[in-house]
Amino acid sequence: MTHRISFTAWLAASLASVTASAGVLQVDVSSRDGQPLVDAVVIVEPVGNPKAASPASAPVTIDQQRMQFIPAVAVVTRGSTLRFTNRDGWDHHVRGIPLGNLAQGDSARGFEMRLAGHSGQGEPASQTVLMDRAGPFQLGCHLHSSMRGAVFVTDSPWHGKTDAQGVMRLQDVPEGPARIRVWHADQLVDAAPVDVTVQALTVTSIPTQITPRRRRP
Ligand SMILES: [Cu+2]
Repeated sequence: MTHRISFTAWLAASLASVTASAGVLQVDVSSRDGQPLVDAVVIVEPVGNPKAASPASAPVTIDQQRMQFIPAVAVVTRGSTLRFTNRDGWDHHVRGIPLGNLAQGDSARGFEMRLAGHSGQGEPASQTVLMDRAGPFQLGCHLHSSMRGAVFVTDSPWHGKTDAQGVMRLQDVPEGPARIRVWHADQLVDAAPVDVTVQALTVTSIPTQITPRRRRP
């Protein structure tokens, strides 16, 4: 499922909608071998900007379908709620494990839930969890070790993930210095943040040392 619009059309629409002090930021993320890196989480933190992120107004849904988490990677703001829905005909026992930041004293608090298989009648089993801790979480299933997913919880209102072309675009990013952090579920170490100066239109490339695992077909 790839929806491509021409960059020019997108840019024209974007520039028309931004205010004078905010810009458009495009981040191109590449893997260790120089290929577009898909599903990389990109967090932009404008320096000195106190704007806080508001939680998503509605639960962000992550389905379990055909032994996969869909979407495989989600980025949400802190205080948002995730809704896990099992659309398979068998049980899943979903778990979310927080990664990193342990050195800063955060407790290793995760979550788990058992969701019964869907008989095909009525609503599928579903449960919500409040994401009140910032950082990356690895999703898995106690019953099916091949199931992998990730949720990144951020305090920045400016965030996204790269598409099939390894591209993430944001509008309304405050102009001026900003710090970009890239996170990927298959990374081995945290990469150093990248400093940029956001202008009316900023395109920046971020090469990484990440080699993504092959996805199951
Ligand atoms: Cu499962």
